[in-house]
Amino acid sequence: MYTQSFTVGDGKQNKPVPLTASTEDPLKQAAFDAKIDADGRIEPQDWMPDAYRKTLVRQISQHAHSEIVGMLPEGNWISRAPSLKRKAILIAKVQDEGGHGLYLYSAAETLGVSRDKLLGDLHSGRAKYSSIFNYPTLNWADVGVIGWLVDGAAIMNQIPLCRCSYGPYARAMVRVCKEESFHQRQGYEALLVMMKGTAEQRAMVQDAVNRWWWKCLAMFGPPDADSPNSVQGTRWGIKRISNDDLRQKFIDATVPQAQVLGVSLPDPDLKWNAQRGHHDYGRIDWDEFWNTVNGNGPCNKERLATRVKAHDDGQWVREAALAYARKQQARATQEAA
Ligand code: BYC
Repeated sequence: MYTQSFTVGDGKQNKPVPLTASTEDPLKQAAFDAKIDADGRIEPQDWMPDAYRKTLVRQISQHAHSEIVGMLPEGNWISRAPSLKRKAILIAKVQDEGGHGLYLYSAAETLGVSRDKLLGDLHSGRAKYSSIFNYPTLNWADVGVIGWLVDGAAIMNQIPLCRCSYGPYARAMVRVCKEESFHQRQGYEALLVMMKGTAEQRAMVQDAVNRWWWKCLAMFGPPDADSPNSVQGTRWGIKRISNDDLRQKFIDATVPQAQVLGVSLPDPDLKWNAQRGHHDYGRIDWDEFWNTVNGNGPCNKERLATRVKAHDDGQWVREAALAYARKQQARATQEAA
């Protein structure tokens, strides 16, 4: 449904941008710059400028937080899934999101930051996570729409990250994208089944699409002109395709899928523009987006409280795992002596 090819767009966003000057070590900086220019991979043991490290910690940790907070809206439906088959699929999907969080926290740890610090930032509200997870899942169709549109948008954003300049992040993304493709397809298939059902089921799907569509478009981040991190992120080979170009690719891929499904997308301005070779679309409500990103969306407080409670409730599990690991280590040392 989504291309797995790693094309990097039309080069518009690859226009030369001066590198951020570093006073840290000119020789090491030059070697780093040369590697980036040659489209090479930076590995944890390589020297890197502080600003590059900081940017990666910011992005990878926000991404990890999004995965584990993203477990919550769908997790709410595990006990209410309409059949054993749907329940099994949903449990597997939510578990996958937890796994993605773990790969990503591990990738962030290779940059010298501890998981405790990152989780502390999430739980105190200092760290961001994706805006999309601050909206409620009101009915079963929302679960299908999250798979189809939210995971669909996530794949569109994450495929270029498989080619990002930081090795551990890029490698984690390859596996994440494969799993996200399954998530997207299961959501679409669940919706196809509902659309073949009763008029009420079709209305539920349309209602869910109406509520999620604009929020999914905002997931790609602010317009390029208002995106403070884009220029440097692109220069460093972290960002391969701009926010607006990814948003456009997502819209162009989704319109025919909506037609097959038999739903309409809630945008009167959405129409094919033959001259541009893309769909035109209406205005995204960026005030609502920033309000949500800044902690005031409909579910921000609830999501954070649930996450903190889950962490606190899991304290005994972490303690038990550590005690077990220590015991195993002591036994191995004793046997080796
Ligand atoms: N929500 O200069 P910009 C998933 C922030 S997981 C909240 O364009 P950048 C899934 C941005 O952080 C989906 N904040 O930034 C999981 C920045 O603030 P700071 C998560 C957002 O980094 C489970 C400011 O706005 N995916 O889908 O160049 C189940 C200015 O933005 C958002 C990732 O994290 C947003 N939507 O580009 C199902 C992918 N957008 O940090 C599904 C990795 C922007 O300067 N991340 N902001 O204070 C990225 O690709 C990039 O970080 C972004 C933003 C495209 C998100």
